[in-house]
Amino acid sequence: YRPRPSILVRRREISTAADPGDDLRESLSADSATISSKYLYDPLGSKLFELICYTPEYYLTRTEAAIFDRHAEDMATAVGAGVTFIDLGAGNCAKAARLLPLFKPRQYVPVDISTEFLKNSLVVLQTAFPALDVQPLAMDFSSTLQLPPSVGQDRRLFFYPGSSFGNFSPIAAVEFLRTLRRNLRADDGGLLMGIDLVKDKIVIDQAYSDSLGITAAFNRNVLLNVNRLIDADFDVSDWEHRGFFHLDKSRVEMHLEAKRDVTVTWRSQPDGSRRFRAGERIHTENSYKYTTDSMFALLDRAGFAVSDSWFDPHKWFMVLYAKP
Ligand code: AVI
Repeated sequence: YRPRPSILVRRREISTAADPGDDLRESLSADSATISSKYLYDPLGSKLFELICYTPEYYLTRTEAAIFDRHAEDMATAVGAGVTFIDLGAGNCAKAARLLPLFKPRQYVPVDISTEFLKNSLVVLQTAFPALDVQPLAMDFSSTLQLPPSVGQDRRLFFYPGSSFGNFSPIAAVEFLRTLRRNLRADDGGLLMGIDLVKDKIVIDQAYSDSLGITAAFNRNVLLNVNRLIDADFDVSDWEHRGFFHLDKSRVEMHLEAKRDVTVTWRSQPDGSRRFRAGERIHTENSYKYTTDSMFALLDRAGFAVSDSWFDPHKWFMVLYAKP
């Protein structure tokens, strides 16, 4: 019997800005209005993202899963024995749970901003792997990553699947990799991560504009979240989802486009309003797509050396292993 581990909550690192309203009121008032993509993930938004992963068009999740299914043994061999498995954005820990029997870490460190997610996944994990030392960490690792001394007695391996890396801006992306690198010693395990690759524009466009309209619901739901956060009066039916691959910028952009002239008012202090003309857009998310070369160059700039990479047959997605 192993007592259930408690979740170490690094509150200071969780970016619960005292008032998310400040940032929202400002970004909505800008000439080109934006809403930070972090507001997409309220409880309903998180569920909608889970559903997106089941849509026929969103190839990312199933393509990555197929790469893991096919190459997990090679990956475990490349990484070697005796690692502490640090799962960044662990969520329900399902992706890691499939790899743990092969990687056989002594310690598993699920890191997630959501303590709720961590609590649920712990119950499942400890039942499936009773001997595993699980050290959950509630932390916003995308802004600050601080590992307590109890983490990483063995060689540290960062696990970052799902191509969430693509949601960083180019500057934040290198910064993030450098932060990971700073948390690794020369003989540590390194970084195992999933990256969505540049491909035919049509394939990417469809993945971010699925025919069931789930991505549209995910995007438009951000307005309901904003209504709650700043007491605004967005009417979701005034807004249309746009999601498309921007070739020159090598990124998918999600926007909400006003169907008609709209005035949105918020009553949280300082109260205010914003007029949108029909066709005007609010930018809600970027999802960068890399080539193998551009990704390897980025890792190089951050002090990593790519040791192995695995692909699906179309080369739509890559799982790479980089060492410090
Ligand atoms: C979480 N992230 C990897 C997703 C992506 O593909 O950039 C978020 C998403 N946005 C629209 N569909 C999915």
